[in-house]
Amino acid sequence: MDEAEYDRARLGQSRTEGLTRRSLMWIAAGAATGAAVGGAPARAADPPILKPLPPELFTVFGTNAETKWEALRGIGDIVPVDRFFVRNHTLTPRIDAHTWRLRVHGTGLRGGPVELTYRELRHLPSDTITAAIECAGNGRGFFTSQQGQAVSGTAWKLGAVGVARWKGVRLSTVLKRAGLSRAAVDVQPVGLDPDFVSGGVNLGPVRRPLPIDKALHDVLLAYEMNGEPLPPDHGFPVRVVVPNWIGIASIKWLGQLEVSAEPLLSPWNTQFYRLLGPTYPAEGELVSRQTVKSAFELPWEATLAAGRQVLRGRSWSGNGRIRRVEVSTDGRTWRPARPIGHGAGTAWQRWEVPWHPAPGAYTLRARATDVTGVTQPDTVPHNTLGYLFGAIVRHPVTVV
Ligand SMILES: Nc1nc2c(c(=O)[nH]1)N[C@H]1C(S)=C(S)[C@@H](COP(=O)(O)O)O[C@H]1N2
Ligand SMILES: [Mo]
Repeated sequence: MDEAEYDRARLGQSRTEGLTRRSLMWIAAGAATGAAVGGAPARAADPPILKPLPPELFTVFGTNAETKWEALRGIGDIVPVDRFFVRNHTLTPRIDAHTWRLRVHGTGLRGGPVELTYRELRHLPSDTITAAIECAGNGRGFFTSQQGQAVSGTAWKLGAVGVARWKGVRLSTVLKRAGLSRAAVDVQPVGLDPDFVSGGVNLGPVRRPLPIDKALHDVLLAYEMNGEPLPPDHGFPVRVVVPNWIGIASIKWLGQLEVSAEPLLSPWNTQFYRLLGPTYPAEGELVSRQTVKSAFELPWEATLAAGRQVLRGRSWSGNGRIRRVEVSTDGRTWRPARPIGHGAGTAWQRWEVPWHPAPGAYTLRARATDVTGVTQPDTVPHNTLGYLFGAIVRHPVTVV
């Protein structure tokens, strides 16, 4: 079954039968699941993000920080932790790995709840993958600046994405050891960060169900990032990594896995992370897979020297590998970019193109086509929460 079909079934079949989809959303919105276990209480003075956020590497938006694209210039596929973007609904909790437990429970298990310690998890067979994590709202600011449309949420440019090496245990391994039943349909990872309060309503801990097929396919419970224990801001001691899907699926500071024989709802699959707007159905369209994007490894409004230049950038897609990238420096003609490397795992394809500009103002464009044949369009349909901005971004530069 595809995701959209499953989403309709999930909204239709959930236990609250007889209610309209809209009232269902409100119910999900109000249904806080109570306090999480194992996390240390936040101290009033705690900053939302613990690692340094120097202005040459990050643009900070409240509890979130986006990577500046010039900080990726000349580095390989892997984004070092010192410049990896952070998206926190509240703040980075400080969790003690010695007292931490992962609780696996629910009607989708054959038996009762199971608990795992950090040591036990680290002793299970491990796997290492290279994968991107990208916020569903990456590029949101361009709905307004390029398309003149109002959207709510953080006005990211293209820096709410990063690629890392993740080491951990496959979610399928943990589920099977916990006694997965054949009746299981959804797995919901739950975070240990403070409850998320939106519009005065406590929505409970950050959590979002994953359909069982995806959960068993390629999802990792990661305890290392780029060869080191996970940093606090990226989910220490354990986070979920869901390749190709929007960032919210990759729950940080994992405390529980609810395995369910009934479809699960949370505000993060009913209220948020749905495409809502004039061209979408009233209940919106669930967002799971990422779209195609490209970015130049340049400052926004960069100043470049006239003469011999090499423009570099990266393209990536939730559908798989990038087949082709084209660059335009004049808004009319396109030329192919030369790939650099092979695009690691489910990461991105780096590329470059030579350029010999005379002084003046230019708009750079890059457009990618992925293995499924999807090419970045000039515009994308509006959605009010500003997700999946996959259109070609017009990057202004000045040559002097
Ligand atoms: N527990 C928890 N998990 C979370 C979040 C959060 O606020 N709390 N934010 C999600 C979102 S929206 C994104 S885009 C990614 C960001 O991962 P990063 O901060 O490691 O880059 O984490 C996801 N996992
Ligand atoms: Mo996100």
